Amino acid sequence: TARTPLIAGNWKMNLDHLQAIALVQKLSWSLKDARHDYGDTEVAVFPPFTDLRSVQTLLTADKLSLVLGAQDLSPHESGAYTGDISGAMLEKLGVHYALVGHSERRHGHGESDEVVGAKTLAAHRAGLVPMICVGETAADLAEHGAAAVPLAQLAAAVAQLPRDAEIVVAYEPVWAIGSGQAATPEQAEEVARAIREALRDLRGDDSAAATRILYGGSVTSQNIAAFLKQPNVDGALVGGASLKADEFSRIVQFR
Ligand code: G2H
Repeated sequence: TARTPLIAGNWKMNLDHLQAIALVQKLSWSLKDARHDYGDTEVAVFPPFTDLRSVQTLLTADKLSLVLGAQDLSPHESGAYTGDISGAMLEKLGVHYALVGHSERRHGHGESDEVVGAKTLAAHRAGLVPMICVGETAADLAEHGAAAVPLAQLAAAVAQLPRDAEIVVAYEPVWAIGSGQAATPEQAEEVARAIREALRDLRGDDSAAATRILYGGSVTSQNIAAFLKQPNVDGALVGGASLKADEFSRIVQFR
């Protein structure tokens, strides 16, 4: 099975809803431009919650082929969880993906593997596709090598998930996030291959073959092509470089 390449833009806590509209409009102009060809690549954006409605309205009105993602969701279905956003609310807005386990949630908000597992299951139950982020810190890398921590995080995240539930895995070495120092394509491939092997054991051959594995961490238009050439890297999760329409559209047209 050929896996459709996926380029995902994680805006993090940037852009108010008016700036979000401006960015998506610019992005759609450059992607609609006849000279540009990004083939069958799937392009997704992950705006802050407060921007989702504006972006969704724009995508529907303009029939843009951007897919919507959310940066987080509650592990709970509904109820007395002040400040939280449920998977069902997101699904109703046309959101397709939900990030779970981003290192900025794990480290900045103390999200444990158990919480990430509960959020993964909540996303699936709400009809969203969980995009499970895994990655080692510089200290993990020195102590255990690159793959051990990401594989343990992955196993915990999918522990309760039905085997046939679609997921996306994003490998983001923490030392490469926002640092300007991306992993090498070979480093990304090594861990991506280990992730695919682990998926075989955890979820079976079909799921392992179909699951897209993304690389994330200081991806730019300069390094994207080399990552996508790796046999087990099926796309990228892009942070800082997704906030500029020109740069993000160059990344999308990595071919
Ligand atoms: C990693 C990535 C996007 P950046 O967090 O999720 O961010 O591309 O800025 O390193």
